[in-house]
Formats: sequence, C-alpha cells, structure tokens
Amino acid sequence: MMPYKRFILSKPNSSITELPALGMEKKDFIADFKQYYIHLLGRDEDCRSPFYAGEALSQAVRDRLMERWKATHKTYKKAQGKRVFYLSMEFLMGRTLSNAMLNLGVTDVISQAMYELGVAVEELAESELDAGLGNGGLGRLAACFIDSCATLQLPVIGYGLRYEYGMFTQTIVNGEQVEKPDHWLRHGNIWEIERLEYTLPIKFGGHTELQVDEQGKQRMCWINTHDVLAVPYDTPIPGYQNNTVNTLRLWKAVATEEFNLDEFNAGDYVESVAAKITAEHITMVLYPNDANENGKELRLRQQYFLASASLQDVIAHWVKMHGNNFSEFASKSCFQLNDTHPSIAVAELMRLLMDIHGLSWVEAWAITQQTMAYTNHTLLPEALERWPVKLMQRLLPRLMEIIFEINARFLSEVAAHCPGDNARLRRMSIIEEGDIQQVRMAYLAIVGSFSVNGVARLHSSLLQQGLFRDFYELWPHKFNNKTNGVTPRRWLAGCNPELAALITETIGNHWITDLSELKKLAPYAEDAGFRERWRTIKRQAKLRLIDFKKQQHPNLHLNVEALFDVQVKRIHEYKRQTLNVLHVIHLYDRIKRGDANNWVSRCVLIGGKAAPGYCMAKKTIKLINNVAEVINSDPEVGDRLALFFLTDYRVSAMEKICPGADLSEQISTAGKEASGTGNMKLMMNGALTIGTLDGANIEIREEVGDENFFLFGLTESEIEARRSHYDPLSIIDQDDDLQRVMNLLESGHFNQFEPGIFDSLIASIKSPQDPWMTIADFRSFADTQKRVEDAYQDKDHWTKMSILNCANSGKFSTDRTINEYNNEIWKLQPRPVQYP
Ligand code: 17S
Repeated sequence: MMPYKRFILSKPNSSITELPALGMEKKDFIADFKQYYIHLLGRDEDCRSPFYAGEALSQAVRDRLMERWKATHKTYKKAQGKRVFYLSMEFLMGRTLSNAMLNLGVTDVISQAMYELGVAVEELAESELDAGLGNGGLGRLAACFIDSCATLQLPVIGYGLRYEYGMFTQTIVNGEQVEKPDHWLRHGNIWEIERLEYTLPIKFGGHTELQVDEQGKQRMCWINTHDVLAVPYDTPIPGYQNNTVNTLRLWKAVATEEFNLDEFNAGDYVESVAAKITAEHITMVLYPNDANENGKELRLRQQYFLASASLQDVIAHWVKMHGNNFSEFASKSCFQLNDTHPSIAVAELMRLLMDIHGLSWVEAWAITQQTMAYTNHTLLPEALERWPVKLMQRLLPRLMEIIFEINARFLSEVAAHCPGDNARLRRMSIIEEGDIQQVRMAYLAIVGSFSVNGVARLHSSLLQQGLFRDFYELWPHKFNNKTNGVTPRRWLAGCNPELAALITETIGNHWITDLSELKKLAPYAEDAGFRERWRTIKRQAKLRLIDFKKQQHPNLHLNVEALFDVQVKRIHEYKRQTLNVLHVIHLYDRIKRGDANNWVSRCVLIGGKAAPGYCMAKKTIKLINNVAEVINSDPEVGDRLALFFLTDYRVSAMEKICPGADLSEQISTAGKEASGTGNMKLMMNGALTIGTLDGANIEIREEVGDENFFLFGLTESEIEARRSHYDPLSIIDQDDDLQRVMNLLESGHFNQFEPGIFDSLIASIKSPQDPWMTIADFRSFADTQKRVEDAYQDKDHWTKMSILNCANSGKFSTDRTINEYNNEIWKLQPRPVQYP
C-alpha cells in the first residue's frame, strides 16, 4: 500500500484512540521528562547538551498539546460550522517550547520540575532553533494571527509551505552581510506531524483539452502534466489556557514515486529519476526578498503549489462531509489571502469547482467571490506582483485560460458601469498590455474577493485614494481597514516575565487576553513606588540585552544608564536606517567639536537583514558597521555614544531586544510603511517612539497622546507635494549640522582604507530624485532627538511616559485585530473546547 493512501479503521474502535488525560503537575512532568530522556532519546548523565533535555521536555509538552488538539478537532467536527483558511507563503513562528508552556499554563510547574532535576529551563528553551519561515512583518503577522485565533477559540487553519531552508542566517564579515543557509530542520522538528495520508497531487505544465464525460457534458481537462506531491506537516497552535489547539498545515513538495517512465523511453531512466530533484526544489528555500517581487519561475511554482494543495485539501474535506453538494460551501468557508502571494487561489478554486466537481462558471464564480478575502501589505510599486502571461501559459495553462475568462467578464462589467471609458478598461484590466503581457495579481485578488483590506488606517485610505482607486469607485463596499497588532502572549507575557508579573500584581491577569485592561496601569504612572519598580525592571532588561549583545561582541562595554535607542527591522531605503546613521554621525560630530554640555549618553542599536540582491541595503549595513567602528574606538567619545549593529535579527532576538529598549525608531518616509508591527512590540514593553506620521505610528500616537510620542518629519501629503521641487543640495547648504555630517561622510572619514565605497549611497540621498527624501527630514529628526534627550534627563518623567506607552498599547493586540476580521469579514462562531 502506498504510504499516502488513506488509512481508515474498518470499524471505528474507540479503544484505539482514547486515553486518560495526562497529569499537569510537577511529578507528571518529572516522570515524563525522564522517560523521554532515558528511553526515547537514550541519554544519561554524561550528556551535557541542553538540546536533548530540551527535546525530552518538548516531547512531554507536546503530549499535552496533542490531547487538546484532538479535542479541538472533535469540537469543530461536531459543530459543522464555518471555517477560515489563512493562506500565507510565510509563517515566521520563531521558537515554540516556551510559548507552548505559557499557553498551556505550565511555565511555573515545569521550571520547578526542571529545577529539581538540576536543569535550567531557560537554557533548554534557548537551545531551540527559530522556525524562520518568513521575511519580516508579513510573516510574523501571520504567526501572531494564528495565536490570537486559537486564543479566541476560532476555527481557523493556517496553510503555508514547509521550507527546508528558512530565512538565511546573517553573519558580518569586514562589516558586510554574508548569508548562511538556515537548515533549520537538521536536528528534526519535534513540533510537526507528517500526515502522508493527506498527500495530494499538484499539476504543472501539460496542456488543456475539451473532453466529453459519461453524461455527455463538456469538461476541460488539464493533461500530460508533470505532477508533484504535496505532503502536509501539521503543527499545533495552542490558545491561551483555553484547551483550544488549532492547526498550522505546511506543505512539503515530494516527487511522485512513479517516475512517469511511460513518458520516457528506457534510455532516459537517469534523467527521469533526476526530475525528482526539480520537483522537490519547490519547497527547498524561502525567497529572502521582502517588499520586492523578483519574477522567478520557482516562486510562481511555490505560490501555485500552496494554493492548489490548500484548496484541494479543503475541498476534499468538504466532499467527505457533504459529497458533491457545494450549496453551503460559501457560507461555511472563507479564504484569507496574506497579500497577493497566494492569490492564484482565485483561479484555482474556479478550476477545481468546474473541472473536477462539475459546477458551472456562474456557480463557481459566485462561490469564489463569496469566499475569498484579500489583505494588502504594501503600496510600493516594486512589490506588486505581476507574472508574464507566457510563463503562466507554460506552467499553468488551465489557470491562464480561467484568468482570461475572469478578465473578459470583469471588463464587460466595467464597460457597463462606465460606457466608453476605454482608458479605465485599460487601467483596470487584470492583464497588463505592453511589450510583455503580464497578469496583475493584485487585480485578480480584488476582482475575486468580497473583502480587500489594508493593515493600518492611513495605508487603507491610501489604497482607496491611490493604488486601487478605480476598484474602490466600482466596489466601495469591498474595501476596509484592519489595523495590525501583535500577540501579547509572546510579546509581553512571554518575553518580559518581570514586567508581566508587575502588571499582573497591579491590575490582575485579565490583560493577557484583554489587552485594553492595561489602561488600568495609567494611574500608577503617578505612583513613585511603582515608577521605581518599573525602572528597575527596565534596567534589568537592559543588562540582559547587554549580555545578549556580548555574545556577538565579547569585549564590549555598554553603559546601562545610556538611552537605549533601537531600530530593528528589514534594511530598506524607505525605512531610512540611513537617517538614523546621519543622526549618529551628527552626535559624534558634536562630541568631537566640544558641543557636549549636558550630554545624554546614548547607545544606538540597529539590526536587520538585507535582501541578498539589494545592493543599497547591503551598503547601508556596511555604513552602520564602519561608522560604529570609528565611534566605538574613539577614546574621546567614551561611553557618551555607542553604535552597534545587531547581527542576525530574528524573532528570538526581538524577544530579548524589546524589553530593554528605551526608544523605538519608526522613521520611514511618510506613506511608505504600510503599518509596522515592531513599533507595537516596543511600545508594549515601555519604549517611547520617535516616528513619522506613517503606518500604525499614527494610531500609536493617537492612543498614547502627542505628549508621550516624539513626532517629526513631513507628512504623506507634504512628501508628495515636495517631490517636484525637492532640492537636497540646498537643504544641506542651509544646515550647518547636516553640512558637517555630509562632509565627514564624503571626506571618507568612515572608509579611510576603502575609498569610494559609499559614493552610491551618498549620491542617492543627495539626488533630487531620492524617493525617500532622507535629507528633507534630517533637521526635524535631529531637533526631535534633542527633545528626546531632554526628556530622558528627567528620569521620573521618562518613566511616566514609558508606563503610559505600555498602558495605552491595548489596541495593538492581535486579539483586537482578529476580532475585527471576524466581526466584519469572517463571521465565525467561537467554539469553546472542553477538556478533559
Ligand atoms: C509588511 N510587508 S513584509 C509591511 N511585505 O512592510 C509592514 N512583504 O509595514 C507591515 O507591518 C507588515 O507587512 C504586516 O502587515 C511585507 O517575495 C512582501 C514580500 C515578501 C516576499 C516576497 C515579496 C514580497 C519573496
């Protein structure tokens, strides 16, 4: 029997699948830990590696998840209610163990159990590798979302890809980024369960043919394809102390076992076995470019692989329950598309419903338009996905036919709405005409969906007024906003246990599942004793951050009293790490010229990965490292100023960084950052924000009040108005500080033995065409940083502001975000799970 054929018990026999509930006490974890450590893993007292102890503990925790997972499954099955499928090319999960313990409510019991065994649980947790199956905000958002869905007891399944290699590991050599592949599965992955029995075939290539079936009905057939198998791996997603355990299902590409030898003659045996490799390449590696489409064929294969496997899986489950009756499918399913990456699902659902299940175009289109919902994450034109028609015709011929038909019907609807407006037809067509015809994936997603949302208020309104204006005029009811959030379990309770304990002691523990409760902390900002405790906790976190940093730079001293100024995010010109560096150079220049009275010590930490092909971003990393080298080794600077590049920024690094940050840099060019979510994590942990009126910063400022936020820079409309006459050279000319900064840069002060290496970077910020207008915001940024320093000198006042930032961060919980998705888009009923 093929391993992927379904195994079905001939007579369901409950004695096989029922077990008494596992104990949740210290003794139970001690017993299970030992049993796994000794019997399963075969280790003894000679083994000093925290890894195996971590595996044994994880196994014990996993067992507890497994029981609740089965109970959740049964609950959903019995309810027969609506479900949501969250389709995403990225799930940036990070580590699992400590989050699983937190959500199961066994953190303390397990620490005590491990302590009795002479094992430090933190060390075990630290030995786990990050699951880095994402680039940045979009992938981490998906991870926070599924945490909130489980906590809110919503039947939501995450669907994604199981990349063998996740986001690359960043190393720095001579100040430059060097990428190392991240083979995160090399020691196995205890959190996943392979489910060969749900394997599905995915078609590529071939051609289409109209055939007549037994009932004389015409059906389009997609034949002579090269098939690849999709094997699902399931990961449990526990809710917060509520017995719900949802599923994240990730697909792995595997070659079909039959090598299609009939297609080849015997002489091609080796070639046909080698074709296996091509098939398995599909889920080999995560593409590491964020906010930039790269048009590679393998990427399109990945996208279709995800969409087809997930839709076939959902439909197979539907057919098992309801047979070939799809009358209620639309009222019981919703597919949320995380950006356009999985948006080929619109055409794939049409194909499956028509070609496989025999529905008419009208029936299938009604279902598609009632079940698809699309989230946009960017306004940057270079990030909008387009696929050449030629490529699609070769790789996915049936899907291309369907897209043409969707477009034809859509354009006739537009023509009926606006007769004679040919320019509009051309603008709105899903097919972009030109030298190379291309499919505009965002338009396909909008046309196929009943909901289109942006990820912060400004972003959603810019989508309506700009990028998607024509579509908004046609279908205003489709458009809505869902401001992002982050999960307070990982990003406060988990990563900052000391602060969490103080909060719980002060206002009780409801905040963990209702973050608006944090408002109750506000009055304590006036309490000197509370402020003292708050400060002590921040100081401890800063010391831990210094320790973490020491792992990368062993011979470094940081002053814990300094202002910890943090900018961590992908390196991108629009995020303006360069503006941050210009300011650091300005501070250095002030020290050097003796303008350092009343100085506030500052430690600037910048971290993030550059897309491997993004030269300017890589140059920015080099610049940060070179400037750091000069500043940090100058005895005249002392501990008044330090600059560090945090290597290999990732989820587990942010868990150490955000508790220790005083200042959060959110300094993108207004109108360019769709939302930002690092800004929310830092705010929640008591950092103050210096930021532009961009993305969610606007809403952060609204929540915390202008007096507790450092606003600077041009607004989105000012930026756009300025473009036509932007003159950076005259701005530099009229600003002594900036002129000195530029002189230091241009004189090669930071690249004495590497002449010219920063020329392109310098030229780009001095260009009147600079889209990011870094120079335009320098003065306002430097002045606002001065205000930051003045504020930091008043420790008590700073602490008050820090408390108020945390107290007013309640809106930025993904529990709030997901409730909005559910109330306005999904309309799911929560399904509480009883266990035992
Ligand atoms: C981000 N978008 S990571 C926004 N797009 O920039 C943030 N990636 O402002 C926002 O907070 C966050 O989403 C969450 O909403 C991102 O090919 C796009 C992308 C990723 C991969 C890729 C192409 C584009 C590999």
